[in-house]
Amino acid sequence: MRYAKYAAAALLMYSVTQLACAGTLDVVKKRGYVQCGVTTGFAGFSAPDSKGEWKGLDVDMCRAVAAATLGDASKFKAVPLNSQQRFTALQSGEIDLLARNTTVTQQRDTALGAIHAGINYYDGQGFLVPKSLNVKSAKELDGATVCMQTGTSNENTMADWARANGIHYKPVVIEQFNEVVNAFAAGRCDVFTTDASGLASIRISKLSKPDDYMVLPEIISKEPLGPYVRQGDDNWLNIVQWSLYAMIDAEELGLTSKNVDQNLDSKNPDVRRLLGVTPGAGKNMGVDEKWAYNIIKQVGNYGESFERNVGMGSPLKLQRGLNALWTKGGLMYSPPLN
Ligand SMILES: N[C@@H](CCC(=O)N[C@@H](CS)C(=O)NCC(=O)O)C(=O)O
Repeated sequence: MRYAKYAAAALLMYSVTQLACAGTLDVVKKRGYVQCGVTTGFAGFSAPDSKGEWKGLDVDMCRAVAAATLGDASKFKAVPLNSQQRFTALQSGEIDLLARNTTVTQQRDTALGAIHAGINYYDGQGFLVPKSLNVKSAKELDGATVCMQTGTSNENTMADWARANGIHYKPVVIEQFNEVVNAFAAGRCDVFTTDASGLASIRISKLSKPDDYMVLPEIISKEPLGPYVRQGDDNWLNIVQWSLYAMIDAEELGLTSKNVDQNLDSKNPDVRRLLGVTPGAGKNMGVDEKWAYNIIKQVGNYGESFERNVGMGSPLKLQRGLNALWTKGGLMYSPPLN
């Protein structure tokens, strides 16, 4: 009898714990949309277009996760966050995932209660200067005033690099993105430093005369950018990670938003598994077997997303470089689905 009471109490406690710890996937399904942390507006990666619709390589991560979990890429809400706010928003549960030019670091992966779910853009930190500064190399920046944003990895990287190269500089660190850009445009600093992709975006979309500025040749760090989730929800981590892998795998398999339907009767076992014709991958994550089909059909493969948002089909015109598939000399590689 006493045992029965104990067992009942234990069961109750278990159910309460289960309830309190409903996984992110359940929360998302119940809510009906994904809460996705993005920037306050960063062309090519995450920015609203003229109709107020959020677009970009990072926004495509939000859309891919919405397609995988809810069958509809439009079922996400973009939550604009500046660099300083982003991890607090993730920790507090305000967002389900952070998809916002965020560098993966060991410190962020451990001490911040967050964990990265892949790399969707391999980058490195660089320098943007007005041509009128008459500087051809970062090594000539001794004595410069350098603008950067609070809460970025760029602050530390700049300090380390300057120390190692015997360069003295005056940092101007500002919290709001538009204010840093305005300070730079107004000449309050000589240099803007952040990820090279960010500099390309700022030059094209934020400065009135892009041709008056140049990016210096030096890249001073590794900035692997990727989506982040909270620690402690392995299934959600899998979903976000495999949503990205599905886009990379689709490119490798030659599947695009245009031809995915014709490939539903493909004989290739890898294609059949990815498109859910051979079931299993969806069930393993608690989502529909059409999870990857929905991503490819509605968002496209990684290459399509890259070209449309930041590549040759976009104002940024970034080269694939390290972001090419591993079969084409880049680092983009998806593990197999089987
Ligand atoms: N990759 C770096 C920098 C990323 C970053 O936040 N860059 C700034 C400066 S370009 C930015 O995206 N700001 C946009 C905003 O705050 O909305 C990091 O993870 O710390």
